[in-house]
Amino acid sequence: MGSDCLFCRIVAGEIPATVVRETPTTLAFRDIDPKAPVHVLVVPKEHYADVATLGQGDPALAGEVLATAAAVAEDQGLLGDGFRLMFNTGAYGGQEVFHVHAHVLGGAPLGPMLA
Ligand code: D5M
Repeated sequence: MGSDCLFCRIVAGEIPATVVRETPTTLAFRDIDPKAPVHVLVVPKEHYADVATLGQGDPALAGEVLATAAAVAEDQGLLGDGFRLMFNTGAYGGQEVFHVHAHVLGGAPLGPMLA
């Protein structure tokens, strides 16, 4: 995908981001517009548009995204009180950036998901 994709450009180091964890296949960085005290995005370095495409195209890589999200939650001290992990998907799901990303949200009570 490359230059047309914002998160590919972050992965390539062309756009700055506050990286909190990196693995050979994934990158985790702070959301630019945080909706909770902790708000980190976890992406696969390889471009997939959304979680459905990733889950069907490369389930092992999808698992690596989940493992990185869990490690971020642990690093950020979220395992005790809990956290939210979500993938907005497509137009009805409210997805704005079409490079799959898991939102790791926590650090305060988040309330009902669909409120
Ligand atoms: O969420 C897309 C998320 O991406 C949204 O929470 C803002 C975040 N965002 C947008 N640009 C940046 C940069 N440059 N750095 C970090 N975070 C960013 P979605 O699930 O697609 O609605």
